[in-house]
Amino acid sequence: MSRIALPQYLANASVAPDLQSVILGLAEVSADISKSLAKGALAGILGAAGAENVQGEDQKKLDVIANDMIKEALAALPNVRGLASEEEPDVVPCHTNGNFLVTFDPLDGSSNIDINSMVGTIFSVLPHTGETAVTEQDFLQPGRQQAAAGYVLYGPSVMLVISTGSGVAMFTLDQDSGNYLLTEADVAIPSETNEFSINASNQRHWAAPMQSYIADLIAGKDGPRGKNFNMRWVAAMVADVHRILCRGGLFTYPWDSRKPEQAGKLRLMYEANPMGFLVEQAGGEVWTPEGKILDIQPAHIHQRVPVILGAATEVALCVDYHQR
Ligand code: AFP
Repeated sequence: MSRIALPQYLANASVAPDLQSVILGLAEVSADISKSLAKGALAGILGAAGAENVQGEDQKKLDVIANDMIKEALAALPNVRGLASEEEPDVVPCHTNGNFLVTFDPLDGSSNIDINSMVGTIFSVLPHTGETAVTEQDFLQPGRQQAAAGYVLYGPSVMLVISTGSGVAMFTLDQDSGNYLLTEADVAIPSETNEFSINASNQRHWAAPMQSYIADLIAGKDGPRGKNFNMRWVAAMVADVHRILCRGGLFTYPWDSRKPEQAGKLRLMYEANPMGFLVEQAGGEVWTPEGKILDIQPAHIHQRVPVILGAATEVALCVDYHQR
């Protein structure tokens, strides 16, 4: 069966050539990252890097390797005006004539690296039009303005999932040819679900509305929902969101009382916005307890948010527990 390769898909979808080149650059470097990941312990690249990132989290060697590879690949693309990474303290200016800003989480779910479990790269492409040197301010655009967003899931197969604003498409890396081939077009999240995803070990730290919502799911057919729910947690947002795009469900990483001053764990510009763009494009919803994530005006590039995303009906219900 002949399948459509990524460049052909982008051309067929009339994606602007400058945006195509950014997406193709990200796809190419992700295939290289997948090769490093596949070597694992044989290449001596597992384990801690011995440093902390700007978020105060311990970096893994592969966090640093993937970050450097993506930075180098993007810096070589004339259409990239600047980049911001979860692993970099400041924004990095690139080409003065570039039309796009790229934010990325080079290796999401990095606690999975050392157990040979799923990780991913998440990216968001924002437009840039100004004349002056790029600053953090240029990146502070609501997620709704993204020109494209996507992720690469390094799993049993390597998959690229993207949206340029007209639906979501999934591609699988053909290891023989090195090409991403279209394997799922027009991804749609079912509006109802019986599956949810949350780190339940934090239960005692959640706010009361989240406690009640999850308790009602766990009560199953004997509780107010009158049906049984199943729970899944991969500890890599990429993998949890991928499952939701494939078969539905609700994912949440809520605020918790251990760090009351911190809005949530997940990063708005590297995780919530790009994933939110994909989920909305696939017919789902993406909220904080107060409003839609894609409408948030970011205050700084490393901002965190509580996240509730997935099947539209279920997200609405979870938000309702908070707004009652
Ligand atoms: P990293 O970006 O540091 O790898 O963290 C991954 C993550 O932000 C997200 O992908 C997971 O959903 C979440 O953390 C897992 O958090 P827990 O360790 O609390 O389960």
